[in-house]
Amino acid sequence: MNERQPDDIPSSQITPEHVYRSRRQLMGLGLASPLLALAGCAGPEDPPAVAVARKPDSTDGFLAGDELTTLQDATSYNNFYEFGTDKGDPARNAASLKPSPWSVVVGGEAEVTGTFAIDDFLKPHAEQDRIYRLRCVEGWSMVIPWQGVPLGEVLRRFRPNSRAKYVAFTTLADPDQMPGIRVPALEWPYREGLRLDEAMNPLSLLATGMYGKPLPNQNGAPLRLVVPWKYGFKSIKSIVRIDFTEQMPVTSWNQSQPGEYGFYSNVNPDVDHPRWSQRSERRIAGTASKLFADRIPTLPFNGYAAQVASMYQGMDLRRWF
Ligand SMILES: Nc1nc2c(c(=O)[nH]1)N[C@H]1C(S)=C(S)[C@@H](COP(=O)(O)O)O[C@H]1N2
Ligand SMILES: [Mo]
Repeated sequence: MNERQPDDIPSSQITPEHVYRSRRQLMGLGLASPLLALAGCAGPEDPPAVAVARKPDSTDGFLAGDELTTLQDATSYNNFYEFGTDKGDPARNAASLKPSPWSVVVGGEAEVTGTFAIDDFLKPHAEQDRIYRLRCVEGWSMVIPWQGVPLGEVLRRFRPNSRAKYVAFTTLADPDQMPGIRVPALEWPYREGLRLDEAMNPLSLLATGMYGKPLPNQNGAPLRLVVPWKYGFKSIKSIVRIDFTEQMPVTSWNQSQPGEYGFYSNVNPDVDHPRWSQRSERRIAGTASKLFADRIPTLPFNGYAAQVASMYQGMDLRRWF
């Protein structure tokens, strides 16, 4: 898959320095790829973003009108650092993940806490279909048909108490199932978090499947978050723990690079990443000749402003990036 160029941003520019360095360690594990050869090369200038004709989304935002990414691309170009930091590593290495049996620990500021087998955790809720855009902070995006349960419906059953202001999520961190855990690309386990009202927003999805089938391991089996108005790293994969907290929880990318990745991480074309613009993006389009389609403008809240902007009224989104 690396014969096709990932993007015109050199990987040395889009990868935090310590992660980039850890790729050298990954080579020792046989996990790195020829992409390394790209590092340090200057890419061509960004072409201007071109407008695209889009069918409108459903008014609730549940069904994006955009053309779907192919299943092949959505399962072979991934970020899941527990399996290695190269985009092809998750597809190559995630077969060792055992998504069954699986349980989820619920803790913190709620009346109902404990360890729940995944079926009991999800039981009363019917799966719904969603077509969401997901935009990676690195400047590429996908459009994926997910199946899952609204996160808020699941969380409500645990009856968060009046101190619960945030929800913290934790990924499995098992070196026997996840070879990338042996490399300190991030501080493991991978952690993410949402404010409680964000978690309760009808768009927030606990995904169990995509393209009508159970989630592939590389996409976060058996249970992941999909928060389509935020940069992709908020959509944490292979969740084993959920805690209701009073304080804003520690999140992996914010902990790793606080100047680059904030807690909120709402998609925002007006706030540049310190090392690149966020004004435009390239869809993974799955054409035979090139992985990425032409540059298109990035929309505020990834096109979900009608459903989510009111949650941030009065907040300075440059400060709370
Ligand atoms: N546990 C875990 N979750 C993760 C990641 C990760 O490295 N580990 N990467 C994130 C990033 S940066 C993105 S862009 C999306 C990618 O999801 P996809 O591979 O299904 O497209 O997963 C997110 N969830
Ligand atoms: Mo990402």
